[in-house]
Amino acid sequence: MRSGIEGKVMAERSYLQFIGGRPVEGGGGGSIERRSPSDGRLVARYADGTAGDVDLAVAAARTAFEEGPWPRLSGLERAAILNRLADLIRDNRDRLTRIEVEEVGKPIRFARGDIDGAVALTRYAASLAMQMAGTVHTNLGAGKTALITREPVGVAALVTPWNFPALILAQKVPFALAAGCTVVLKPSEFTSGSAFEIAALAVEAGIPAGAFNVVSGYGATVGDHLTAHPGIDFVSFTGSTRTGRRVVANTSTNLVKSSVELGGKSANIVFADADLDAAVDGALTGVFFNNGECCISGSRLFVHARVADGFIARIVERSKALRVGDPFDEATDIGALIDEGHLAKVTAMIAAGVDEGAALILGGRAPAGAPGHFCEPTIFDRVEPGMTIFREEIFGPVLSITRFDTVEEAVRLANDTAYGLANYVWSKDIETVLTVAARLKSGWVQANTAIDGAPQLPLTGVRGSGFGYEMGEAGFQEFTQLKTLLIRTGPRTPVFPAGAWPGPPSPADGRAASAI
Ligand code: TXE
Repeated sequence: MRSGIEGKVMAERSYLQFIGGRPVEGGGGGSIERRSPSDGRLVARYADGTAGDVDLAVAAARTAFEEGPWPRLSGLERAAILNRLADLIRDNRDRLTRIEVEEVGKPIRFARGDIDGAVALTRYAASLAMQMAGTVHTNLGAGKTALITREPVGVAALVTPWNFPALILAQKVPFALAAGCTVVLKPSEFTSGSAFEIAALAVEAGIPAGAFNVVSGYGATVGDHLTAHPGIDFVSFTGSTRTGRRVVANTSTNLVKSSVELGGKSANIVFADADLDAAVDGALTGVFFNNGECCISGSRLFVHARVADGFIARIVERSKALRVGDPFDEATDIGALIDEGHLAKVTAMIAAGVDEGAALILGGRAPAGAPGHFCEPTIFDRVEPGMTIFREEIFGPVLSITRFDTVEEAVRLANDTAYGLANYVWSKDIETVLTVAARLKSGWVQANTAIDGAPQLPLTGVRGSGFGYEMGEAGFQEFTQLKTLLIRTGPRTPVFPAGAWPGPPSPADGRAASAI
C-alpha cells in the first residue's frame, strides 16, 4: 500500500537561518546537504551555521525578551497564539510528515504520529500559559506578607536530536514560549527541516519576531557556542550522554541552569502472570518502534524463565513478519537508520553480541549494496550482563533477551545499567507492579504498556540519562524561576536602634582604626 501523500519526490528544500522572525543568510554562507537515509536522494540543504549566526540569534532572542511584547502578553494571549500554532502544524500535517520521513527515514505512520504528538504538546503547553500562578504567605508574623511569583527564565537555548525532530521540538519550544521565554533552537544537522518549517508557522500564528529563532549547523560549532553563550539563561538538551556531559560543562562557564535528557537502556520485564499477548506486542513496540532509534526503547527484555520459551518463540514469529524498507510505504514497520555511520555502529554492536557469545536468534544483517541504511529486526537470546549489547545503547532494531527466576533477580538485572530513563513492567498483579516500579532506578516506569505517554506526564531521567524535566507541569516550570517578594506592611522593629553605634573611630577616643 502506498502513502496517500503524492509520491515521495518533493522538490529539494533549502533553508536559511531563521533569526528575528525571518530567514536570513548565515555568515558562513555554506550549507549542509541532507540525503535521504532510505534512498540517498538529496532532499534538503540547511545553512551551515557559524558562531556569528548564534550571536545574532541570541541577540534577537534577548531583544525580544527584554523589549518585545512576548513576555509581557497575558497568559491568555500567549495561549491563543500557541493554539493557532497548533492549528497550523495540524493544517500542515502532510508536508511535515513527509519532511520527517525524508530526513529521518522513519516509517510514515510513525512520522504522522509525531506530527499529531507535536500538535497535542503545543495545545497542552498553551493551556499552561494560563497557569503561571504563584503563592502568597500571610502568616509570617504581624505586618508581613510575601508573594512568590513565577517568571520566565529568559532566553532559552534548545538543542534537539535527529530521532524525533518535530516531536522533541514540541517538547521544548511551546513550553518555553508558554512561560514567556524567547528561544534559540539548534536542531540536529541531520534533520533540521521541520524546525525551520515550524518556526515560519510560528510567525504566521502571531509569535513576535525574535521570540523563536532557529540556527542550523554542527554541534562542534553552533551547539558548543550556543550552550556556552553568555547571552542565554537556560539550556534544554536532548541527545547522547557524551554530548550531554559536554553541554553541562558549557553551562557551568556562566552558571546557567540546564535540563538534559540523554540516552537509555530500558528494561522490559515480563512476569509469568502477565497478559502475555499484550506483553508480546509491547515487547515488539518497545524495541522496534521508530527503528529502535528511541531514547525510551525497551531494548533489554527480561522474561520469567517459566514462560520464556513460548514467549520468545512468539516474539521471533511476529518479528519475522515485520516489513523493513521504504519508509513512505504505509505497510513498512522499520525504515532506514539515520546514516551510514550509525548503521555501522549498530552492526558493530550486533557483531559484538555474536563474538561475546549471545545467541543470535533472528536477523543480524544489514542488506549490503542498497542505497539506504537498513537493518533487519535482530534478536539475541541468552544475553548476560557483562556483554556489550546488555550495557551499551544500540539505538537500532536490536533486542537483547535475558531470562530470570525471581522478582529480586529481575530488579537487579534491570538496575544493572549506567542509565535510568524508562522501564516497563508486565504483570496482572498490582502489588508486583507497585513494588517493582518503586525499586526501579528510572524517571519513568510504564506498566502493561510500552512507549506510551501524554503531554501532561513529565519525562525525566536519573544517572546517565540526565536530569531535569520535559513535558508536564514540571517541564513547563523548567522554563520559569521563582521570585520572592517580602513586604512589610506594619511598623518595623529596628535591627540597629538609633544611637547604638558609637560613631566612627578617632585617635582621640583611643579606638584603633584597624578594629573597624
Ligand atoms: O547525538 P548527539 P548523535 C544517542 C544514541 C545515538 C548517539 C549518538 O545512542 O546513537 O546518541 O547520536 C548536538 N554542543 N542519542 O551523535 O551528538 C547535535 O548537533 C552542543 C540518544 O547524533 O548527542 C544534535 O543537535 N550540542 C538521544 C544534538 O546535540 C552538540 C537522541 C544531539 O547529538 C554538541 C539522539 C556540542 N558539543 C542520540 N555536539 C535521545 N536521548 O533520544 C553535538 N551537539
